[in-house]
Amino acid sequence: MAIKRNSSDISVEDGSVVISGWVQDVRNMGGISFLTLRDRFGTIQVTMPKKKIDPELFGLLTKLSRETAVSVTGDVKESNQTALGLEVIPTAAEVHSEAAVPLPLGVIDKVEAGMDTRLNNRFLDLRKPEVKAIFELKALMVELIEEAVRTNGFTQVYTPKIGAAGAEGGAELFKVEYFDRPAYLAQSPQLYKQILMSSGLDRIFELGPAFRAEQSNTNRHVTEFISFDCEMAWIENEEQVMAMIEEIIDHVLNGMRERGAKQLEVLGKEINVPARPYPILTYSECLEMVNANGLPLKEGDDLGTEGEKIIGDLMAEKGIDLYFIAEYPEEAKPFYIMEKDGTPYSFSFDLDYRGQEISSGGQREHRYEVLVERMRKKGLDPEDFGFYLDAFRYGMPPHGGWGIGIERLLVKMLDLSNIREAILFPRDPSRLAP
Ligand code: AMO
Repeated sequence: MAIKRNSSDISVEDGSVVISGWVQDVRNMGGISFLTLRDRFGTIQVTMPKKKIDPELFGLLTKLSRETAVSVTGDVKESNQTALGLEVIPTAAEVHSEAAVPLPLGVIDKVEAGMDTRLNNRFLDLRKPEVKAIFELKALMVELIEEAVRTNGFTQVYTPKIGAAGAEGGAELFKVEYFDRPAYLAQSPQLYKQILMSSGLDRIFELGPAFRAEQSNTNRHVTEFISFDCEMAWIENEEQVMAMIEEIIDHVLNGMRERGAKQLEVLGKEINVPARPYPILTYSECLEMVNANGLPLKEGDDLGTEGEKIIGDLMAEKGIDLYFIAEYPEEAKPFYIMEKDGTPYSFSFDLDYRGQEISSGGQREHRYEVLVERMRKKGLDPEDFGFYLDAFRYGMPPHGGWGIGIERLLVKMLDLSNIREAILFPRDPSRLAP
C-alpha cells in the first residue's frame, strides 16, 4: 500500500492509497454515494457504489458531517467524471475528529460570510483554497524580500519590541507595565536601525511586528502589522535609497508572478510588474495635482487618504502603479528626517502603490547638533533619547532607509479590499481574539 501525503500525487499505478483530509461534501444518490475529500492540495472524489462497499464502511462514510477530519484507504481508479481524472474506491477509513453541526462558517458556501464571522472562525476560513492562497503568497513574498535584501548585502537584525521611547509620535504608543515602570511596544525599529548605522553593520534589515495604538477603523489600519525595515549607511542622497527599494520591490513582483502562479490562479489575480524606474513626484507637484482636482489642500497639509487616491487615479490613467512622492515639507516628517537645507522641504519619500502609501523613508539627519535641534523643534526632549543620540556622537555615517508595511504591500499586489484579509489574526481597536 502506498501512503500518499496529498491527493495531487496520486496515480492509478499506486493501487491502494491512504488519503487524509476534510470531508467537504457527501452526496447520496441512491445506489451510489460520493464523498469529496479536501487536503491542502485540492479535492479528490471517494466513490461508493453501495453494492461493492462493505456495508459498515458505507454507513460510516455516508453519514460523516462536513469538515470532519478523516483518512480513507482505497483503490485509485481512472474516472472521466471527476476533474482529477481519478477517484478512490474505499476499503477502510479512520475518523480522526468529527466536525460539530452546524458549522459556524461554511467552507464551500456560495454566500459570502461577513469579515467578523470569517475572522472569528479563521481556522475554518483558511480551509477555503482562496483564503489559504493569500497566506501562501504572503510567505512567498517574505521569502522574495529576504532574497532581494541578502543579494544586496543586508544583514538581518532583530531589535527590541519593548522599549522606553517611541519614534513615530507619542499618541500611538501602547503602554505596558514593565515590572515597576512604564514601557511601550515598538511602533517601528527606527531608533535601533539608526543606532546600528554607527556600528559598521552598514546595511541591515528587519522583518518584525510594529504596534500602533491607532483608533482607526479603516480597511488599511491595524494595531499590529509586520514592518519590513531597511537602513543603509554611507549614502550620498535619498535617491540611492529609493533605487534600492525599487530593486527589491521589482524582485518581489517578478517572483510572485513566477513562483506564485498556482496561488494567483486560485485567486483569479494577475500581478503587473511596472517598468523601472518608478516615477518620482515631489510633494509640491502632488499638491498641485490634488488642488487641480478639487481637493483644497494647502502647503504643509498631509495628502491624506483622499489626496493619495486622487494621485493614484491620475497615475493609473498613465498606466503607472508604483511611484514615489518625495520632498515632503520637513514639518510633516519626523525629527530623524534630514531637512533640505534652505527650503521648507526634507529628504523624505513615500512609496505609493495605486493610490495608497505602502512605505515611508528618506535620508536621516546624521549630524548630532542638527538632530538635537530638530528634536527640540518637534517638541521632544533630547534627554529622553540619550541612548539613541549617543550613537551620533562618536562617528555616525550619512544614512537612510525605509519601512514597508508588508500587509499593505500584499493588499495592493493582490488587489484585496481589506488589510485584514492579509493578516491571519488581525488586531484592531475592537479585536483582540482570536
Ligand atoms: P510609517 O509610520 O510611515 O514610517 O510606517 C511605515 C509603513 O508601515 C505601514 N503602516 C501600517 N500598516 C498597517 N496598519 C497601520 N496602522 C500602519 N501604520 C504604518 C505603512 C507605512 O507606509 N520609521 C518609519 C519608516 C522609515 O522612515 O524607515 C515609519 O515607521 O505601510
